[in-house]
Amino acid sequence: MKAVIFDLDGVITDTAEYHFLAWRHIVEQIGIPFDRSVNESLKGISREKSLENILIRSGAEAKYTNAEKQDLLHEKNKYYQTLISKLTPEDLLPGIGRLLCELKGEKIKIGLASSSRNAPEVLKRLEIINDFHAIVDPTALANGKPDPEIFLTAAVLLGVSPADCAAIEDAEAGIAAIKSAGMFAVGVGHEQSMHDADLIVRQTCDLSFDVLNEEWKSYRINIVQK
Ligand code: B16
Ligand code: MG
Repeated sequence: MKAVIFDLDGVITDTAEYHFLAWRHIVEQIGIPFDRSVNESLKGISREKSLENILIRSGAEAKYTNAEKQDLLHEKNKYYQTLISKLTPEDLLPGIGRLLCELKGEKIKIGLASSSRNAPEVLKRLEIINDFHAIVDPTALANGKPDPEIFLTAAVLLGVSPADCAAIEDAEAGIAAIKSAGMFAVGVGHEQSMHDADLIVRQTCDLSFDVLNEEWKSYRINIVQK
């Protein structure tokens, strides 16, 4: 294991909740019901694709012009940015600060593969941006998660082969992207949405270098034996 690549929302900090609040704020104003189960399906999905999915689900896709959709996207992001402006290092999810320290101590490269264009701002507010050797720019990608492009790009930026990378995600689309990239997939959360992951932990505080490294070793042995 030469590198660990992190998703941001739901792995490093609970901005998944802020995305939920921002979408609910915008979507309920236009009379579309929005709950956590809909939000779950949007995790890891780009802003534009998320709006498209919300409108399609409610049969409202044809009701909005492109300009109106752009306004909704702008409003959602404005609301989201107000929420993240309050983030502090206290908002790191439990165990993540410790894990970053352990990885640095082990000289493991650290990358970020987040679909969020707000990711650098979030990392700055959490005061961990300098821990990252590479941060993928999602605007430079042709395909979003579940496509592997974002994880493969992170590996290129880190100068590490995908086979030597572990990546951590909280969303089904993200786990699918990691597996298609040929990496060791670590899922944080409920097992039903994580079934393709190579290692599942319930919470971020269950993550540590030792846990990742032990599971990594058995995963590699299994691959070699196959
Ligand atoms: P933004 P991740 C994703 O981040 C979120 O899970 C998803 O809900 C959001 O729509 C997407 O980023 C885009 O974010 O609107 O800030 O550009 O989970 O890939 O870190
Ligand atoms: Mg996420």
